[in-house]
Amino acid sequence: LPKKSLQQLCLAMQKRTSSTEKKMSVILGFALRPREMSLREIKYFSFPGELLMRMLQMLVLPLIVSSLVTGMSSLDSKASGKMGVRAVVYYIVTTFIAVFIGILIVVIIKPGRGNRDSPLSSSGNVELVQAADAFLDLIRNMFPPNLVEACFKQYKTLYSKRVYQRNIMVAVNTTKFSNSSESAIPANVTRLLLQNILETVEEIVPTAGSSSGVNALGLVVFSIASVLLSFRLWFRYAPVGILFLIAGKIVEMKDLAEVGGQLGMYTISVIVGLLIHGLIVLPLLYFLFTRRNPYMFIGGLLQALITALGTSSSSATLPVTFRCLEENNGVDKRVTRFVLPVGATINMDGTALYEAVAAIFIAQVNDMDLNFGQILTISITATAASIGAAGIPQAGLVTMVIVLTSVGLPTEDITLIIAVDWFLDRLRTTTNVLGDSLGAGIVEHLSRKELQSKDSPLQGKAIIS
Ligand code: DAS
Repeated sequence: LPKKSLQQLCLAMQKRTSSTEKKMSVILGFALRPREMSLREIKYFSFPGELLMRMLQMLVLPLIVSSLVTGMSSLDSKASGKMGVRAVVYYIVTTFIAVFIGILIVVIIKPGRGNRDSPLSSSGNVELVQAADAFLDLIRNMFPPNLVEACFKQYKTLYSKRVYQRNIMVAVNTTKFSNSSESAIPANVTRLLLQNILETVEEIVPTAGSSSGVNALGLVVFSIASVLLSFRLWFRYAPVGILFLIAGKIVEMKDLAEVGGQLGMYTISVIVGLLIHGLIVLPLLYFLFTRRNPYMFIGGLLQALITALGTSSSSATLPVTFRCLEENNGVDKRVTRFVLPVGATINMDGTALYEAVAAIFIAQVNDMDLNFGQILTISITATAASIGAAGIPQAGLVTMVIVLTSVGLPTEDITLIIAVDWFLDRLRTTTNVLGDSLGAGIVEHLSRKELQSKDSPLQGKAIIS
């Protein structure tokens, strides 16, 4: 990376970033192509992005719980029932449409039928050196992705052999057992007694290997401080985190340019399918139901879409999706609170399309002609697999096994597409978030009667302050 542009970039970061600079910094991150960085530098390069991921993941749990509770309590059961049905019907219909588009594209383009001389390299990705040193570990552990698990682990670590032993042994060794007459037990016997207590307690309390050597109590304090910090900090920190998330991955991209032949055609097939679904079909649906300009609505989602592109996780993007829908597009909080947490988990149009394309691509590579029944099976299992996929990075790659198994395709052929999955995952996650967001807009429009029925106590309060 030329030093000059890095300095300019950092300068832009340091200044109080206005919204244009935020967008500019993300686009810069996309355009910058750090080349001659060592594996060690690459690891440091992606660290700031990792922090953003952990901040967002840490906020997801409290956010989903609070949004579902407040969402459910803000509507009467009839209204929430109708809203739920509308949301689920929208999810299923749009997912099937996405699968249909994917199948059409892959059958027309036939990426798997290409010339065989371009070996499908499953290497590609630079195996990043993940040996983060203790300092990075310490900061990383300040933002535990799952708060509940982290609290439990801290508790267990409190009693971890190393911490406990050191604290107690320090106590034993520094305690001055006087040999004076009033202490009936001589010092060495007391010491022996304490040693036995220590060993007994260690048997009772299962010990967790204490993390990077930092005192567990300090970690608990750190974690609480970082929750408060994250609520205030993450939105300002987001452009920096996304920039490094994307730029950190761009370093691996150099092999993408060399990916040719069948894998290249496969990648193009998925991208064409996602673009048709995300920029034509979904906006058309939104317009048909609401008679409003869908691209204006999508304009308000930019931050969420870029976050999805950077994090490749619908769940981690949730806090930003809430904020964009409520603050930029003015969608009723009672709707977002209700449909977004569910949508982020079960409504994955991008994933469904991707899994259908991948399955048929693998069939083509294996010279296997699929009949109508098998293609129908793929469309159903791809829909089901997308519902089952979690909103985390590369979840779609995992649930794809269901689709391949359903039509007898070799599951080990998933390795053929791994080299480009980290890239396509970002695009399909962005499509997933777009589908969830347009769905919230449509459900809100269809539920306007119920929503006007009474002012709920939640009216006007943004969920992410
Ligand atoms: N990364 C998943 C998501 O967060 C999608 C996928 O893996 O297919 O939506």
